[in-house]
Amino acid sequence: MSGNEEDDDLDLRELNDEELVEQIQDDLYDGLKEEVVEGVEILLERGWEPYKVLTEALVGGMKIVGDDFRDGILFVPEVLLAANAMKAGMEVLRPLLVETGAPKAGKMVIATVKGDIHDIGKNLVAMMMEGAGFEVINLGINTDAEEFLKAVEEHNPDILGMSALLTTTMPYMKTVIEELEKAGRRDDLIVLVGGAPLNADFAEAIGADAYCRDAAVAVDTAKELLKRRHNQRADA
Ligand code: B1M
Repeated sequence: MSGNEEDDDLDLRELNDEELVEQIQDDLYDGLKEEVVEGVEILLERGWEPYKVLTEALVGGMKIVGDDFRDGILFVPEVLLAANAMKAGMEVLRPLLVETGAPKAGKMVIATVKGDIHDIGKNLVAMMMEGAGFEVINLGINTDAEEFLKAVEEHNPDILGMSALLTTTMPYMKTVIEELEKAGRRDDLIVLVGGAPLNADFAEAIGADAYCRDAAVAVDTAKELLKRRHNQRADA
């Protein structure tokens, strides 16, 4: 997977789509920011939908990084470089994914929970939600219950999103929900959770409204649950 000297002379434009996606994934793996950005731009020039570029080239590439991280082939410094290359690619896609003329569909506060600094997936969810017309307040990483509560008081969102990528940090989501309950704010909110180690049973067990497997599911779930809530209120 790792780059070789021949790559230095490689003209990305000469590659067909399939080869280019593979090359972007290789470059992401090797943490080559500029090459990833160039590859993403070429796919867009070729008429690829931004979401397709995101899922096939970038998320696909990060999956390979994740597998090799798990298997002890890659280590934190390399994964950090890959993450930075992924973020650079995401920045090219951001304006395309978030552009929308639609009236605001609702408001979301989102963050990665305390103890956890993984933010790529959470930022992707934020981007896709913005693209779907939501106003998103992204609190960042390593966010404790107090910060979540403060943001809820300040912004009065419809949706609270939490992300956790570690089995050690996912239980903290329950703490946040308990604190919302104590403050009497839980019922005002739709609480959505996500992150690779979670599942629907976990979401139910901690009292969240739904588990979202990926960013697209997060958008659909947010819309669906908001619609349901509006209908319930209209019936009441
Ligand atoms: Co970390 N890391 N990492 N890491 N890292 C994982 C999560 C791990 C699974 C790797 C592995 O071993 N295979 C493993 C966790 C094991 C476990 O707990 N079971 C792990 C570990 C162990 C660690 C450290 C402890 C390593 C160490 O220090 N020894 C350390 C912990 C740091 C901390 O947080 N305190 C650590 C550090 C890092 C880096 C800093 C190097 C870097 C993060 C950089 C960054 O985010 N800025 C990093 C990375 C990049 C990963 C992997 C390789 C990739 C994560 C990622 O960005 N995926 C990851 C391996 C993996 O996940 N398979 C791994 C791409 C992203 C698009 O997917 O985040 O899943 P994902 O998001 C998806 C969905 O999950 C969902 O939608 C997203 C988009 O479709 N989603 C939501 C996510 N959040 C959501 C919120 C929602 C809804 C949906 O709200 C409504």
